[in-house]
Amino acid sequence: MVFAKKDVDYSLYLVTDSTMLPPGTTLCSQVEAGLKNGVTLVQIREKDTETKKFIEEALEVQKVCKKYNVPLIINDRIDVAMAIDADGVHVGQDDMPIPMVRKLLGPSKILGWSVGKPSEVETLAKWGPDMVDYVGVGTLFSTLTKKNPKKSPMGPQGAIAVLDALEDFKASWCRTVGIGGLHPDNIQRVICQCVASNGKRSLDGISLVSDIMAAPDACAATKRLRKLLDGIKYQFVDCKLNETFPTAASIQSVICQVSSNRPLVQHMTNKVHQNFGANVTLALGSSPIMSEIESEVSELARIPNSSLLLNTGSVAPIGTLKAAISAYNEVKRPITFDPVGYSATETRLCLNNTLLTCGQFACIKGNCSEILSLAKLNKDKMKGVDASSGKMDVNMLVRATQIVAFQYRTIAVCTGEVDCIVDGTFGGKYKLSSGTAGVTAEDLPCVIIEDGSIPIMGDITASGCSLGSTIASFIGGLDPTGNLFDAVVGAVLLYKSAGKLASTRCQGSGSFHVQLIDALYQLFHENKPEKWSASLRKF
Ligand code: 3NM
Ligand code: MG
Repeated sequence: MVFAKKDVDYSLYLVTDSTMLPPGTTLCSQVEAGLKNGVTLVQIREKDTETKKFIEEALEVQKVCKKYNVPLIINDRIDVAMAIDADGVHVGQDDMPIPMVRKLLGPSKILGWSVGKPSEVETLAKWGPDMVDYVGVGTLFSTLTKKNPKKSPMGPQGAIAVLDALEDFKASWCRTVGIGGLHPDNIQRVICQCVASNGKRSLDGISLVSDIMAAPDACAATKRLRKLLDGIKYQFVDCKLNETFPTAASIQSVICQVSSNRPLVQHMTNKVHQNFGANVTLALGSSPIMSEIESEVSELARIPNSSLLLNTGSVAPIGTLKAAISAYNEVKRPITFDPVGYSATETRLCLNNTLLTCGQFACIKGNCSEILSLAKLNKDKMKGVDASSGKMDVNMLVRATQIVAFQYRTIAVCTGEVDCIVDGTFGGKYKLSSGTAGVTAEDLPCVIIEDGSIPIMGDITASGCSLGSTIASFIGGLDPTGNLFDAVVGAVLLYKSAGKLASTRCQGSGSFHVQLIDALYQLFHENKPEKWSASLRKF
């Protein structure tokens, strides 16, 4: 059988490993279960099988692949691939150099290469379209399948860098599959988030081993994967994701929902913020719980109208923070992520970046320095956790907020003298291969609040962190029909209005602290957003 290379379907690419077969199954029976239920490409990757046995197994698998009209790729063993006339070969960075493999295989076979960084894409682009047909982009997440991992997990942001390099170096012919630690709980997020910055491509498929090979019911496992790949919407929170321009009436409706639903707002936050954040949450008719206990995160996430504020100044162990992200994502309850002091130290940079690869956030909220750093527009390292002083260029802040919203498919909030809010959720829509059909970060609508600075905000501690509490309360309090963007914008608008009101009533930073809570309480309970001092405008 000859495959037209351009017609190969990379969407669900199964890689074998016979060391993980459950009892009662064989390499061939697992592959066939996959093929019956939507696997579109198969790779035999058997690291410890001797040549004779390898060939016997490969021939058996080849028969089933032919039955389902699916191409068969051989990992590393070019000799075996040629001997059995397989449809292609996959090699890694430390295997036989690509030009030599191509020479041996001839032009018509499929040739795949494992890549992890943009410089490898540059090499591939220089070789031109007759060399590499597709790349395995990884390792995305940590996996026990790869016995001697040479790469650390890159997360979706690493895959985006590879997709961007393919666009930058104009390697339009080259297809892509993500690999490493892919399972039903992260596949939609990966397809949704892994889009080139120019919006012109997303991954063409996913490649995986254990989710099918180690499955006691490989038919059911494959069906589940197929359904996620063929889906069109990633509903990561159980409220409405479509962006509309918030109005006083829509914000008033959010507050009504929060008042009647009384969200439980779990805070994992820094010590300085704990007490103030709890009081801010109470002022907004919500229940704070300042828990950092790993064994209860699942239970808390399952309470109706739960909401998680994850402020990375928390001293909880990273395992607890990861468990909380998974628990809230699993039940589609919202997480507000506050990357405190994002790039202030190597430790914080590493912690924040690790957590950002672990889940999907409803909102990412940071000060100007944090958002600029997250968008990679900040050349300076942050000094401490506070926003840099000095006047910021609004165009630059909007640009940075758009980039963060786009890259993390989230609602990004940048706070400061001007607050910028951008909805990058795309309504949860996702699609293999075609990305966002050319829609880029710059095209995302931005709402700004520019009612001047409140300098005294900087004279009390945890004022920024408590905007996080406010956002988490508002999005946690939504009904299933409530709108996520309205809730985030409403929270920022309320917080700014309360800050201004408090600053006119206080006598210094001590009474400002108290007045801020009073003002939040008062404005929330009055619920007349049309009268608030801060106002919105489309940028
Ligand atoms: N290659 P699982 S990760 C075969 O990063 C392989 O290039 C990787 O297995 C790479 O789906 C990997 O069980 C193992 O996590 C993927
Ligand atoms: Mg190899």
